This record gives sequence, structure tokens and C-alpha cells, in this order.
Amino acid sequence: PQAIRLSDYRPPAYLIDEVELHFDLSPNATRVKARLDIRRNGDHAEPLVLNGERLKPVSVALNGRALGEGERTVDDEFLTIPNVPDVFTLETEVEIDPQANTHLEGLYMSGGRFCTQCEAEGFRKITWFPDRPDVLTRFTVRIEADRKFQHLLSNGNLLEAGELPGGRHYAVWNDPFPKPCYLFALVAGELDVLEDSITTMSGRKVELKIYVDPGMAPRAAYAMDALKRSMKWDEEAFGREYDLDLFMIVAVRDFNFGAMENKGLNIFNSSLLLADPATATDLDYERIESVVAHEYFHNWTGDRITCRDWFQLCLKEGLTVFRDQSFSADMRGEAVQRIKDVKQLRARQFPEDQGPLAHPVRPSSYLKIDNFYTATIYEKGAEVIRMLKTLIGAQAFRAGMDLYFERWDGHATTVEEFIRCFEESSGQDLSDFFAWYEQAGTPKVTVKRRYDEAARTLELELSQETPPTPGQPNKRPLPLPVAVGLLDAEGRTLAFERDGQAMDETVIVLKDGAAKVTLHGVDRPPVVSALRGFSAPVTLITDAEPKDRYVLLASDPDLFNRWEAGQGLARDLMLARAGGAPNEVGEERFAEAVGRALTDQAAEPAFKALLLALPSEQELALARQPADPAAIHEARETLRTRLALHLDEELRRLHTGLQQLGEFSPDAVSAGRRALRNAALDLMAANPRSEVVELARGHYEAASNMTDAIGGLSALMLIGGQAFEDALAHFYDRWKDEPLVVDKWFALQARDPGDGALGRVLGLTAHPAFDPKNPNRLRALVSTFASMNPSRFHDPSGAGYRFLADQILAVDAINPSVAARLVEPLGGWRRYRPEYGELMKAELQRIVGTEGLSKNVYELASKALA
Ligand code: HT7
Ligand code: ZN
Repeated sequence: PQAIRLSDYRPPAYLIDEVELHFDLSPNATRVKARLDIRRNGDHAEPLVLNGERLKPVSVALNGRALGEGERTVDDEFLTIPNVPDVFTLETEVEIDPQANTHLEGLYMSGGRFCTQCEAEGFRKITWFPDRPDVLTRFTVRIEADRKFQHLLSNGNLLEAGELPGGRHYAVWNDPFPKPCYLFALVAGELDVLEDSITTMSGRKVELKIYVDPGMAPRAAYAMDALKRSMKWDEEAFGREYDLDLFMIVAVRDFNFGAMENKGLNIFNSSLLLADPATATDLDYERIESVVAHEYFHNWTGDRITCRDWFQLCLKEGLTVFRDQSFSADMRGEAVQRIKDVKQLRARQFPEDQGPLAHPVRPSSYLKIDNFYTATIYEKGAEVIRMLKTLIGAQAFRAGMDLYFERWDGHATTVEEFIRCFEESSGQDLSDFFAWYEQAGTPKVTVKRRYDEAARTLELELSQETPPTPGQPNKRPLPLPVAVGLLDAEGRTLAFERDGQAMDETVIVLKDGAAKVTLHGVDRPPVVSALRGFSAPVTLITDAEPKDRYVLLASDPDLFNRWEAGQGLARDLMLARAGGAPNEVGEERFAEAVGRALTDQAAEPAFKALLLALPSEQELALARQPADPAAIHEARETLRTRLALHLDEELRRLHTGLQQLGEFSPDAVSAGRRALRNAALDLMAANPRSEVVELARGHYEAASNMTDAIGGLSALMLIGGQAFEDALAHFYDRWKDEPLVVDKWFALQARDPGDGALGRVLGLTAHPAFDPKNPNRLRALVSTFASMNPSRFHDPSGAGYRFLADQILAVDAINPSVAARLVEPLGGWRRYRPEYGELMKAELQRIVGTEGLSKNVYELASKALA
């Protein structure tokens, strides 16, 4: 297959100012008529080439005259018309089969309703069109369907609706904002609607409507609340007001991704929209809040200003993640949010950046753009914006954003133009900073200290190095903001002077490969708290001794680094044990320190819950290679058991003291209390005795919300035995008619680290409720197993790898973009000891050697082997 390259970008040969679409909906044979007002773009004689896939041609007419076979060609990918005037109208009609569309791209059926997914290249499965983001068009859409498809929705404003003969009806929508076709949306079907409204900062009333499965409207209340808060926040934080009179969201059960920001008509995976205390966990609430915000924020960063080409994907995604993370920090607390965001970055993006699929935040080539909706584009993309803000300051950052909105509104643009706005607003040359967009890999930053007691100076020696990544053997130094503060041995903040100025904290910008900075007026031997708030997406290496880390764990005013100190200590202890050199004294000391941190009255429960969670097995596997998954699992379990034994009394006290008192509330403080109580139970399960079994059983049985039900069930799962089997059966029986909860039932079993879990997972593919066509169900079982159950996935027999490869191949025939997302856990094969790595590699080879493989899976599996 042919790679697409950034360097090959050419402006579109033709522009489409207006399109009128006419949908005659029918599940097996939908007719789509399109009327395109086209004009030549520039002075050239190129043919008109429109994208189109899986379309059954009915007719093509130019300026009202039907084109014969010789005047146009249609193949699997394009409609080509060689001789066209400068300005003309093209009318086409095609037939498509939404019922047979299992790719869930273009127009498809979900739960008996029509719905669309056009990003990145789904519109070409609906009609012939220049399916590229830099063709911005005003859309008018007429939808006709049987009356049983009660709501007929598309982007923009409803112009007209009415009855038609034969039990049919219609609606006409017009979107006044020119947009690329990837933002087109259509939904038709029986839905309930939750309605509300908001008055914008300029006093305009906007109707808000969330459409859901019949009977589910009450479960959209939290999403509605999150939407209203997001709209207000964007006005306050970025001066961005909503622009249409109507904003709609539709929830669907069959969706390839989380959600989609179609202009005025967002479409959501129902798992990221529907919530009530009985069926949704606190994590669901948290995700709903952030995804609702994310999709809403795209209205400006994505819809009003879009990407010139798909290489610029981070322009909308990294920026919008940065915006949703800032929103969540304001809603839920900065430190806890930052820790969660960094955990996620380390769990998803670091392995990508250090493996065969490493790519820059702005890649320069791809086979299938669907494969580039990655943690690097989204999460590292957000980190890059965060660093930019740190480097130029909040004021210049906001001024640059204002300039970007003003200059590029209504256009498709590039990362270069985005950065240019900040150069102008800050007056700084950001050309070195641009390397963050072009260079893959996670930099390693080393900080060494030299304290001179007599001179009261602290010399910090910083250096950076980025290991090679595929296709980029030589790396440049990157401008890195390293936030630094100092503590003394008692944990008191140590003030210092830099360049004659007194301060408690400073940001050192490391621009070159190495640099030295001297801090003055340092009165006592310092403990260095470096990379506060995780000020840059790097791996930090310091010469800090364990005693320094204990000081930070107890007292660092930067809560991120307080948490990080605990993680670092735990990581080193587990790696030592996995490497055959256990440090039992150190383990005991760590348990004591965690105990002290738990009794800190000033710390929030949500923060303490994060302190209690040890670094994951995947993180440990990344930290020292070649990784031995069995030894890592053993080491982590041992430290958990030691903590459970040492903290037994405190854990029970937390479990009793944090019981829910009043009504359930999904707010961050209440969720933090539940998180800590469930974390305490989870740890107690590492020291299972009959009283812990009873505690877990009681926890499950008394649960009045899904967070606690899953907490109790997970603890029982970790203990195993009949109590777990009974609770598992009870859970399924109680929730079998709630698809989103059944997903949780599959996911829970998929992450069971117990001995019989692999057999159980294999067996679950034959369960009547397992449906590989539904991405949520498939991911609940298969992705959860491969990415969240390392000890069973890395079964020494290779059966875990074989299971994943079998699923990838089976799903590839149904839905290639979802199948491709399953490849990643095998991609890390080089990081594991050869007895594991070779088995993983063999499965990748089996996948690549399979005939009829999709481009999506081929691209990722072959790159993983290269
Ligand atoms: N912008 C949206 C991306 C998306 C997507 C991409 C590929 C295949 C299916 C998809 N569904 C949605 C989501 C977002 O980042 O907001
Ligand atoms: Zn997005």
C-alpha cells in the first residue's frame, strides 16, 4: 500500500461552496442525491476527482446534462470527470446499504437508527465528494424517511419539516457555517430527548437537546449539566461563545471511538454520555464530563478552525485535550487532575513513544489516517501546548489564542500558523520549540545537584537525551521547562535566589543538550523537587536518594511531586525484587511512609487514593528491559501484601470511616471519598482472610451505587473463590438488560489476574452476550484483557497472544479501524524477555501473513515488526 506524505500536500483542485444533500433513508437501500456547486481552484486543467467508496452509482449530471460512461469514470475509490468548466453544478445519485455497514464509518444503523461517522474519511462512503478537511462547504440537507424514524437530525438549523404521503416524513437542515465534510452528521430514529437552554455571554438563547434511547433521558442529566458548565467555562477561559441557536448531542451504542464533534450535532458513544448512580461509576462520570467538554470545545478548535490536512490532526486534538484537561482541573482540582492526566500519558503515550509505532505529534506519513488517532497526537499534543503556555506565560498564551481565533476563524490551517500566533503574541522566536511537533520519542532529562554549604549555592546540572525512534536515528535537543523547588531535610520549603531574585520555585528552561544553573542563598542542604507538576513530558533521572524521596513524599507542597516520590520509591522497590534483589527493609520503610501519608488530615481523599495505587505492571515493564512479566507481577503483589499487612488497621479505619452518609453525589469530593474507600478494600484483598472476604462481600451487597458495586466485586475477584463466583453471577443476573453494565461485567473478568482467568476469557467469546460487532463489548473483553491484565496476557504458553491475534483477524473482517486498535499490546514485543517476545512476534507475523488483511491492521502490525 502507498503511504501518504505531508510533503505531497497540494491545495484542492476544486472547491465546493454549497452542497445540497437529499437522503431517502431506507436501511438496506438509502438513496443519496447530491448537488454540488463547484469552482476550479487556481489555473490548471486537472480532472475533477471526487472520493467515493462502496457507493452504487445511479446517475451523474453536469450542469443538468447526464454524463455518459465515456465522460466519467467510477472505480472503487473515485469518480473522475476529465473535462469540466471553471464553474459548474454537479448532480449525483448513489445508493448505499447502511444495514450492511459494519465498519461504522459513513452512514450505518445502530439500534435500529441511522447514524453517521465521517471523521476521518467516512463521508466518501455516503456520496462522491472531495473528502479532505480543507474543502469548506455550506451544507443543506433534506432527509426523508418512514415515520417510524421519528427524529430526523442534521447539522445547523432546522429550516422545515413535514409529512409526506405513504407514512413518510421529512426535515430540511441548513448549516450556515462552511465546514469540511468530516463534520457532517445525520441521525434518524426513535429517540427520547432531554431539553434545556443556556444564555450565552452576549445574551443569546441556545436550545440544548440530548437525544437518547427511549426511556434513557434521565440518564442524560449529568451530561447536560457538564455541557452547560463547559459552555460557560469556554466563555470565561477563552472568550469563546457558541454560535448556533441549537446544540444537539445524540448517544449511540455502536461507535468506533468515544464521541464526535460534528458541527451542532455531536454524536456520542452512549458509554460516554449516559449515567446514573446505579449504573455508572465515578470514573464514568468523570469521563462524561471531560468528553462532553472536549467535543463542545471542538466547536472552536476543530470546527470553526479546522485542519488543512490530516497531518495537522494535533492542531485540533492536542489543543482540545489541553482545553478539556484545563476544564477538568478547574472542575475537580488541579493536582489530582494533573496526576490522572500524567498517569494516562505514561500508560498510553510513553509505551507508544518508546516502541516501534513511535511517531511525532505531527507525523509526516501514514497509510490509514484512522491509525493516527493516537495517544501521541492527543495526549503528547496536549503536553506540548501546556509547555508552550509555561514557556511564554499565561498572558501571552491567551493573547496568542485570541489571535489564532481571530485570524483563522472559518479556515483550515496548519500547526505552523498556530505557533506563529504565539510568536507574535510573545515576541519570542519559537522555531526551536517546533521540534516538539516533528521529533518522536520521550526525552530523558537528568538533573544532578552540587551543594556548597559554605557558599550557600546549589548548582544544578541538567542534560537531555532522546533515544532514537524508527526513522529518526538522530535527535535534537528540545526546549524543556523544568519547574524546580527546594525543601530542607525536615520538609520545610527552602527559599533561594536566582539571578538576584528571591523565590520558592523557578522554571529552568533547558534549551541545549546540557546546562548548569546556580541557585544562591540556599541556607541548608536541599532536597530538590524537580519537574514539579510534570512540567515537561519526559523521563526524569535524578541523583535523589531514597531519603530525599521520603522527604518529598511527606512534605512536597507540589502535590504532583509528592505523589511522584511515592511512585518512584515503589517502582524501585518492585524492580529490585523483580530483578532478584529484594529490599525488605526498604519495603517496610515505604509501607510506614505510606501509612503516615494516609493519616495526613490536610490531604484530600482523592489524592490519598492515588497514593495507594502502586505503579502498574506495564509501567514497570517499561522501566527496565527485557521485562519479565511473571517476576514483575510477583514483585508488585508482594509489595501490595506488605502494604496490606502493615496498614491493616488504617485501611479498615478508612473503610469504615468513609462510608457514604447521605444521598449519592457524583461531585469530585464525594467521588474522592469513594475512591479512597475502594482503594483501601482493594489493598486489603492482597491479604485475604475470611474477614476480608466478608468485608468485600458486605461491600458488594451493601453498594448503593455502581462504583461501590464494582469495588466490592473487584476485591472479591482478587481474592477468588465461591464468594466471587456467586457475586459475579448475581451481578450479571441483576444487570443483564443494561448493555453498559454488561460491558463492565465482561471487562471485570478480562482484568482478573487469577489463575483460571485466561480460560474464562476464552470462554466468554462464546457467551451469548458477546458481540464482536459492537466495539464497546469487544473492547470490554479483548482490549481490557490485552492491555490491563499483563500477568494473564503474558501467559508463558503464548495463549494470551494467540487469543488477541485471533480476535484481531476475526474483527478485521467486520471493522478494520477497531481491529487495528487491538494491535498495540503486541507491538511491545521487543521489550520482553525473548521467551515472551518471540511468541508475540510470531503472532504479529501470523497477522501480517494473513490474506485479505485491511490496510489499517497491516500498517500497525507490519510497523510493529519492522
Ligand atoms: N474527533 C473525533 C475523532 C473520531 C474518530 C476518528 C477515527 C475513527 C472514528 C472516530 N470517531 C471520532 C473524536 C475527538 O477527538 O473528539
Ligand atoms: Zn477531539
